[in-house]
Amino acid sequence: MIELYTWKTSNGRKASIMLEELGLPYNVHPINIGQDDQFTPEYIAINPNSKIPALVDPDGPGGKPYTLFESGAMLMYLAEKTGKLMPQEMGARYQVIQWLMFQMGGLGPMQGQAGWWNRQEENTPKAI
Ligand SMILES: N[C@@H](CCC(=O)N[C@@H](CS)C(=O)NCC(=O)O)C(=O)O
Repeated sequence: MIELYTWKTSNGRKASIMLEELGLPYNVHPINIGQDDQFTPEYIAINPNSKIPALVDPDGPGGKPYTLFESGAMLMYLAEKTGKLMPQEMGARYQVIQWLMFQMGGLGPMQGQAGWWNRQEENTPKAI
């Protein structure tokens, strides 16, 4: 069974939504990023970048255990593993990749920064 290391954020939910859509069984390992669980040596061994999500597939390529991080790579891996949600035909496949890149390189990071700066503003004392 796939082991999913995640937390309740948009990047984390992308991975669990994908696993649910594909109907793949998985175990959830909560990595509470609010309590710095992402910085433990055990988790750094799974994702040296100390971010969620990540997965370990005991039945990876060649039937061997396989560890993967970066939500976009995880979505592509799971699509290819199951043969679902990624078209074979080149034109259609690149339409999917285009939107994945849009989310990973544009929308996701911008939303993340907006959330982070909004929190900074909330925590910053206002000048009198
Ligand atoms: N590009 C990465 C981004 C992952 C990411 O930024 N994860 C955040 C939560 S959404 C995280 O783990 N933050 C904890 C930290 O930065 O210490 C992906 O798509 O997987």
